[in-house]
Amino acid sequence: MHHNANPTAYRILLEQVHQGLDPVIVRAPGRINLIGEHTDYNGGLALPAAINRYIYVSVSRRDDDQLNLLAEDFGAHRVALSDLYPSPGNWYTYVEGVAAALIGRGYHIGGFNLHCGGNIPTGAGLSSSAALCCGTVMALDTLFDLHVSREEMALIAQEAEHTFAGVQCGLMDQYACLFGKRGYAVKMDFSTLQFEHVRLNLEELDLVLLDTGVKHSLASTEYNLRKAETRRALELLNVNQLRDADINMLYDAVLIPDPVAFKRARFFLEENKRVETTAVALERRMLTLVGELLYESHQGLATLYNVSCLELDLLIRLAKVEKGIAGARMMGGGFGGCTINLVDKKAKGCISRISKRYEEQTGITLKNYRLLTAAGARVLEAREIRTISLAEEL
Ligand code: GAF
Repeated sequence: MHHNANPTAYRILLEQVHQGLDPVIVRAPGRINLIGEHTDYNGGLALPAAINRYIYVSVSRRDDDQLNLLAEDFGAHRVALSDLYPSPGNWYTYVEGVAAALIGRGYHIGGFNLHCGGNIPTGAGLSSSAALCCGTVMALDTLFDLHVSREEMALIAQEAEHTFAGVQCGLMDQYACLFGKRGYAVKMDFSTLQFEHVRLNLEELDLVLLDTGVKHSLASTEYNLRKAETRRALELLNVNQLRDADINMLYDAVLIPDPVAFKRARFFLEENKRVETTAVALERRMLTLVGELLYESHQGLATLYNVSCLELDLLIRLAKVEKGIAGARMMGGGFGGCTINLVDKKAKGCISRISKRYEEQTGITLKNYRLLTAAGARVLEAREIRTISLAEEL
């Protein structure tokens, strides 16, 4: 899958794509989310972090108005700046979406060559699409000298997802990608877009993602539906944001006729509280409690928010019987993708036991990724480019 497994091959490819020009290269990380799922688009709290899996986006100027795009794993695409059009499902819709959002906000850009590739698994819920959008906007910012703030980059990347990919996502993935810090989670408050870095203090635990290997097709429709259902809860509760409600209000008659709105609102309030508790527990190194909160979060996502699936639930059941796993939950939008697991560094064999049982029951070979947190997206310096390869780095 990653043909450019060595730095020389990558440099040769850049020569070709950029026709000898020195490109601007951005390294944009994927993300995990410790806790606070499906809260971002409702002004809630979350604890995501950038990870050491990246997309590298390189861009150079052209004399015409063409976008000449090449993705390492997905092929080439060419389009004129005047012809940008949404094509959900295609990788280049994200790049076109970013270009369209920049133009829509009055930024002047010309034609460009773009190459992208990296080692964030796609479809696993690690936000490769947000990394591509954030990487593209940051690269174009430098290339065309636009002076876009990181905060606006996040909004532009989100706009690309909304208008060109058709997913009404929140801002969690973009903020993690742009504001990540090694060793820390980004404690986000999406009602104000303020954040603080929270030290993870997970020394004796590994962050391991287990990839179900499935991505059910209803993921994006259900995602947009959840957003609509929570809007309905807002109306019924007569509040501006779900955070203004209190759990007792939910039991008032007003939500009784709409059990779906009730469940969604209840999940939101409980999950928000779990984020607060997790942040404090991390600070105090109460890792058993952090693990329990992860399991509770999964329970809520599965039974109140209904965004889990059989494969994710199976992985959580298998994790729960392993003493070496402090906590686990589905991560990201749901309906497939990964679970995040806190695994005791000293425990032996838990991942291979889970893999064996998962394969026995589903026929799917379980992939696992042991990840570290990492710094947010940035433009690379010329000397750093010599060492990049698009191969697995772990
Ligand atoms: C996806 C979205 F893109 C995020 O904004 C967030 O809502 C997440 O699902 C669920 O927490 O990754």
